[in-house]
Amino acid sequence: MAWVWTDVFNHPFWALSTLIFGLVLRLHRRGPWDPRACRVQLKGKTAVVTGANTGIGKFIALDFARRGARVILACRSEARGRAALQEIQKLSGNANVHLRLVDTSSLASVRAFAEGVLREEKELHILVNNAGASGLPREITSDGLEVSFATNHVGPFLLTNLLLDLLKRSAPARIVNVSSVNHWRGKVDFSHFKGENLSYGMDSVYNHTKLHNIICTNELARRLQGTGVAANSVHPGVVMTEVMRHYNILIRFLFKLIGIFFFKSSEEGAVSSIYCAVAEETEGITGKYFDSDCSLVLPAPLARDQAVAVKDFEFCERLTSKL
Ligand SMILES: NC(=O)c1ccc[n+]([C@@H]2O[C@H](COP(=O)([O-])OP(=O)(O)OC[C@H]3O[C@@H](n4cnc5c(N)ncnc54)[C@H](OP(=O)(O)O)[C@@H]3O)[C@@H](O)[C@H]2O)c1
Ligand SMILES: *C1O[C@H](CO)[C@@H](O)[C@H](O)[C@H]1NC(C)=O
Ligand SMILES: *[C@@H]1O[C@H](CO)[C@@H](O)[C@H](O)[C@H]1NC(C)=O
Ligand SMILES: *[C@@H]1O[C@H](CO)[C@@H](O)[C@H](O)[C@H]1NC(C)=O
Repeated sequence: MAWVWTDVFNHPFWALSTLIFGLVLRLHRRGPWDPRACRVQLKGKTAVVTGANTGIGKFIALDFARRGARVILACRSEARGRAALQEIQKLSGNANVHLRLVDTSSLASVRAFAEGVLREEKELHILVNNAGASGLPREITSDGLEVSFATNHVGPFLLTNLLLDLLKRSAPARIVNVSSVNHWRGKVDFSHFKGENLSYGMDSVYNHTKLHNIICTNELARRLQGTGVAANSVHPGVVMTEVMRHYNILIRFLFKLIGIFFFKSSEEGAVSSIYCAVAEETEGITGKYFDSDCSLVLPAPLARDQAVAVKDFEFCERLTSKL
């Protein structure tokens, strides 16, 4: 008897069961940690969240605002940033939320942003490097960097380093870097930073940048031992944000369709970052990588290689000091 697995779906019973199974999965994919049940308050604390105008970053910033923090939304678009600012102030009832502009792909913009923060903030307790982009077309920035590397890694690297003394003075402080499970497929090749030897298919450039995030976070954590500043990376999950905006309409449609059942909402995608930034359970943890369900997991072997990390961190330091 010829039988194909797709026959299953021709039967109404199985079609219905599959649908119900999908919905049950949807309801069960919440992580074990619930930010709403976490009582930690952030009154008197200051937090910076990059890319806070939409997606995961907006819900991270909203959570901090609800806990009473002074929150700085670090966004590149004045209009999009202002809309998020108003929404976050309204939903949280916290007026101490502010907008500052930064384009993480430009080192000059990162420096100007950091100067503003250093001038106006006496303390900084939480820095979330969330801004990032996937699927950007090839471009070399005015700093001579490949644009995805500049946006996702070099800009945030410089930003973190410029704010480091302030974070140390404000200790205990926490740095959270939003990376991705995609880092497993990334490679380390320093010629990539200037756009050499890169191929643009299948997210490969994005994958490399997310690997550098974890490597440098871990090296930074080693350098910060004993300072009271923790630095960790997280995977937010596969989240239905605007992250696919640079892809074609068919891919975006498929992402949305599959996402209805299997992917996280932006609010759910923010959970692992919030866990890492505020939870009592993560106090004192540094140089680690958290999965989207808030569990501590090992990143790819390359991300744990200390010799690679030292080289990578020093390379990025030289790069950002020269540009
Ligand atoms: N969604 C997922 O499935 C997923 C999975 C793994 C990791 N992540 C990571 O999660 C983080 C947040 O992504 P998302 O999914 O929330 O995506 P999103 O909805 O596209 O939001 C990205 C945010 O980053 C900002 N941004 C992009 N380029 C920037 C630049 N050059 N300067 C300043 N801000 C910039 C965007 O600002 P504009 O709105 O002004 O462009 C936006 O606020 C990223 O680091 C991403 O790599 C996402
Ligand atoms: C995270 O922090 C490290 C260390 O400063 C940095 O290299 C990396 O680019 C940061 N940003 C992101 C988005 O991971
Ligand atoms: C990278 O590109 C440069 C020139 O752009 C070339 O000389 C070099 O051999 C390439 N390296 C690799 C590993 O392909
Ligand atoms: C990038 O990572 C994603 C997710 O792991 C994977 O599907 C894709 O094939 C990777 N791209 C390359 C070129 O390795």
